[in-house]
Amino acid sequence: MTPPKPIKENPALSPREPPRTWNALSVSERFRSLYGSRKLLVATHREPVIVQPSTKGASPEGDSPKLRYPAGGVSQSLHRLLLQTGGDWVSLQSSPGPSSLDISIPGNPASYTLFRLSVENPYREEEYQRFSNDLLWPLFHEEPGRVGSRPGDFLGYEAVNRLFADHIARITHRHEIGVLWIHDYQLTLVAKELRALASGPLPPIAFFWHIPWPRQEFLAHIPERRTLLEGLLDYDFLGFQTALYRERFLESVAREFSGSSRINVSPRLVVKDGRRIHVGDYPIGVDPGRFETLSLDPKGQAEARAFLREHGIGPKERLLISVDRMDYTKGFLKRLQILDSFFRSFPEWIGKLRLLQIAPLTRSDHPTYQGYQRKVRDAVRTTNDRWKADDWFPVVSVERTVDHRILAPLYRMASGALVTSTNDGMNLVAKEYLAAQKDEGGILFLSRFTGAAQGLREAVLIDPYDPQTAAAIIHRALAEPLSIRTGRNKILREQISRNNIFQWMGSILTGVHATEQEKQEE
Ligand code: ADQ
Repeated sequence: MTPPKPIKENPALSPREPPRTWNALSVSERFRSLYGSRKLLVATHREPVIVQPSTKGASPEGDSPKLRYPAGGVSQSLHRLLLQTGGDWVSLQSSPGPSSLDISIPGNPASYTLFRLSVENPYREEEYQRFSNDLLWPLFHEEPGRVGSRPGDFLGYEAVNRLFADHIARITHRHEIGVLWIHDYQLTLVAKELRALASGPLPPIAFFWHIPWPRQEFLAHIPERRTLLEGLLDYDFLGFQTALYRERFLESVAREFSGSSRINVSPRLVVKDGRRIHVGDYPIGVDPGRFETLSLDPKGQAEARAFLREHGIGPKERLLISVDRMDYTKGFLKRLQILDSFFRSFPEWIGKLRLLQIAPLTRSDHPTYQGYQRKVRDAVRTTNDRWKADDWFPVVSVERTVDHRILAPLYRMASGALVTSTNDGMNLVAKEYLAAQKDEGGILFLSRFTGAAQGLREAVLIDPYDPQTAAAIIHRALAEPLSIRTGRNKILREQISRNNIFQWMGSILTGVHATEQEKQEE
């Protein structure tokens, strides 16, 4: 095995870099100062817009077709970044309309082009979806019982990754790209395919892994794990949500390639065929200022009150809130068990505290999800039947997306947020909830099994597998004096303000540049 060169600490890559509060402007300025007029290219599986069937009248963007932007999430933050820096975005097309769109929004300094890919062969697309969502998603969330892919699905996965690479290669011929930034488990092989296509040097290729990296036992269920790992090592820069996931990834590499003369693992670095791949933890955040402002906006607050009225909730009722796609990793059934224990152990809360569960359906054309969603609805019904009192019942379930203008004031009105994921890369809802708590004592009840819990140590942590203890923790915390709750929130809010979404982007873009500089200096 060739020993790697000694590793010197690069200050730009160090998590100990001086604290600085990043914002949208400082990220775009940093990008310009590092990359000049070169562009940022982003690739994600899902597209950041929804094209609506054309209606009469001009769209807010001033051109047709009419676009809608999904509520929240990372794609909206990257969308806002590209409106600052300019660039290109490549993703699979999921709504009607042309194969490329120029996205600009008045008041933003730049615009970007969205390239919308279509997979011509429907079998390959099905295989790709199955490999991604019925093999990688459950196994990376340590749920082997949910695996539903078929042998051979990997062919479709490879084909779609190749489609992305082909398209990105064409863009890199036309435009000068500063960084290629590829996202998540659906696109692990893009760098490998790009390197196979390239005749000259490529811009640095960064990759961010949004979901957990599991314990080794779960990875062992994936026959193609070696190819996936090799694919990841074809990137120049790999980001994970937490140090734990980063370490597990390095352990996977070390195990799979032990004895290989081509791959060497050192702290925060893998050396493969003489190439150095930076591996770091970059916990993703939210835009706290935006959530705080939205939560305090009188118009949004009025709409939130109207929302509560519409769902039969009185303005003064005490609420716990949960907001997540109805995916099994979010622990819906565990949450209802916690509620059940709560009312059983502390019946004084019957009639006095409700759960508002905002849960848009996800992948509901899929049998696994259909089954899970049916179970959740049954459990909601059972819980409501068991604990109802006169007109009152404990769970209000709303199965749709709610605009952040309404969601942020709802966060603020709720006495607590209940995050019960059984495994979650980070969990942005936890951070959004805190951002909406300016001078308020809302309590974040945060599952230990989220990436967020690895950073937000002051949060009230719960174990969704232990409903009785979780119920007791909730009961105790709700009785705490306001000063304790606001004091805790002050610390947590400082953390999410410092480690915000712009800090995430800024440190990754800076880190990629520093890695490239190091390579050139070697
Ligand atoms: P997700 O699994 O989608 O993301 P999460 O981090 O909670 O989970 O982000 C969900 C986003 O969607 C939030 O911005 C939330 O406000 C929004 N959202 C959810 N339900 C909504 C609703 N009903 N109405 C409006 N908005 C809603 C994946 C990983 C996570 C990781 C993120 C980011 O699974 O672990 O935190 O990527 O890296």
